[in-house]
Amino acid sequence: MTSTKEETFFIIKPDAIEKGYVGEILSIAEKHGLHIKALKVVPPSTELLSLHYFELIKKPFFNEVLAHMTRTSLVVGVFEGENAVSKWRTLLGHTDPSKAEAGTIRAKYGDAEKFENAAHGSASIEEAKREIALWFPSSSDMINIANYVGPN
Ligand code: IDP
Ligand code: MG
Repeated sequence: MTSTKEETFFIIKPDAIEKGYVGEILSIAEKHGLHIKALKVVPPSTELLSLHYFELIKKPFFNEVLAHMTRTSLVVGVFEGENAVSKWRTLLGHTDPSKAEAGTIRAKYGDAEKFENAAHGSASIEEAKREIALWFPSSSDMINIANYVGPN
């Protein structure tokens, strides 16, 4: 199987922040070979979220998404690793927490009743590039690790 080093964009969403799962979620990623290339806390911004979720603006649930995503500041960042985009999406699980595969982040930490799913991950390499440029317009906010070893 071919593997490629990629970058993907992630958000730890307010429901997971409120429940105190930021560290645990980042730890799952690190244990699976995704290293943190950028990380910051961003204050609630309807404008940024509307750009981020532009494809959802006409959906009936868009206001709910905005209300959820502006409840707290967001923890946002970039993971780098082999097949980072699909790896992180697999770790997240299905969009709907009630359908998320057992053991996935959205199954473990999401709230199925409220359709709050704990974390975001880019769905494709193209989407990752767009989202990284949106949330991290300055490349000087990135950590460049010359010799990534990974956890023992
Ligand atoms: P994804 O986050 O798995 O890529 P998308 O379809 O891109 O899923 O939707 C973006 C976000 O919008 C979801 O993560 C979820 O927070 C919210 N969302 C998607 N579908 C629904 C829905 O049917 N009801 C409520 N919220 C939804
Ligand atoms: Mg999506």
